[in-house]
Amino acid sequence: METIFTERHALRNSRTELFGGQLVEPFERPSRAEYIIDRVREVALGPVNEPDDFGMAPITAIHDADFIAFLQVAWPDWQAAGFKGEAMPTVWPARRMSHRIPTDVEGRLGYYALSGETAISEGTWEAAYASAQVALTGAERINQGARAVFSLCRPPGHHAAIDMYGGYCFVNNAAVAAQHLLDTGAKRIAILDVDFHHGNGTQDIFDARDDVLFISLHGDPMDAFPHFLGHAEETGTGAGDGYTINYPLPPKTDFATWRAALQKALAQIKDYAPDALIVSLGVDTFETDPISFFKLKSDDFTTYGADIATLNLPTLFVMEGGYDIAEIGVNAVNVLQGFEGAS
Ligand code: SP5
Ligand code: ZN
Repeated sequence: METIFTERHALRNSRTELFGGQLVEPFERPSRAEYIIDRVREVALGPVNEPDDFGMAPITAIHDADFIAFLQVAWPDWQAAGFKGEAMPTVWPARRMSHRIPTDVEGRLGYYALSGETAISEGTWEAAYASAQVALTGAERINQGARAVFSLCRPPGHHAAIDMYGGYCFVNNAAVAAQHLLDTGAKRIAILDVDFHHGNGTQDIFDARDDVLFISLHGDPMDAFPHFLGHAEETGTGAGDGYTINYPLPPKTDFATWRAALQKALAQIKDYAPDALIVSLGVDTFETDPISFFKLKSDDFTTYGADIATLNLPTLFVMEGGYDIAEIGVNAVNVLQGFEGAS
């Protein structure tokens, strides 16, 4: 399996995350991608290639132009305001408040942020742009007939909504890739989100559409980030009714329970008969992930990679979360090797 990767991910290197009332070193840090690419090379998964540049159009095909323009100027505007730390929101358009977009950078941060832990820092936009190009290049390889491709995206994307960033995500890489496939001939795309967290951004983007089936297995939002989306009763709206499927799972969910939900999801994807599958691949389902509460073991990632391969679909793996950094390379690549072993 080919891997698409660029060192430009390292431009996303914020120093601070708001966690437990403290500013800590971010869980989502550059070494994550380094451990993964090292493992890809160690097991000789396949060639590693740089992304091509598809420009801005595929990004603004998914995200609002004003939101993308904000991401591009947020850091310089924050610096110009004279603040000492990294850019974080402190105020939001909460219930019954105005949704007019403020002029001041603190107001704009709150308007476009869906969560407060994710700091915007120098290079964040450049890395997010490059990460989307990694996903797009993978999608293009699928167009050219590849059975499977690994887009080693960083920063991740599945929390980024039409006009919101947060949860370490800025541009929704999986959604940008899905739209590219649809715009170049595909009729239907399925997105299977196996990250521990609900893919609220992807759900938001495709909520009212029937050309993308979105299925997510995740920690129940009653107990886990992003808390305000990902319930079982969310099934899509309008033409999209029935094309969003959520499997919220409780604390301490083990592989047997998780896999039973996966099997249901795989049957639903098979019924949908998509032209291609995109897997939002987060490995924060691992038993020792520091911010999550599922109990998957390293071998389980191999097993479910093989399960996904039984669909026999062209498959684009897009890297999302995973924060037990010492094991992230083994766990992510186990999914890919499990898939290849069963293909
Ligand atoms: C892409 C991705 O995986 N993003 C996740 C963002 C999660 N950010 C909020 C983390 C809050 C964690 N609270 C954990 C409490 C642990 N006991
Ligand atoms: Zn996650």
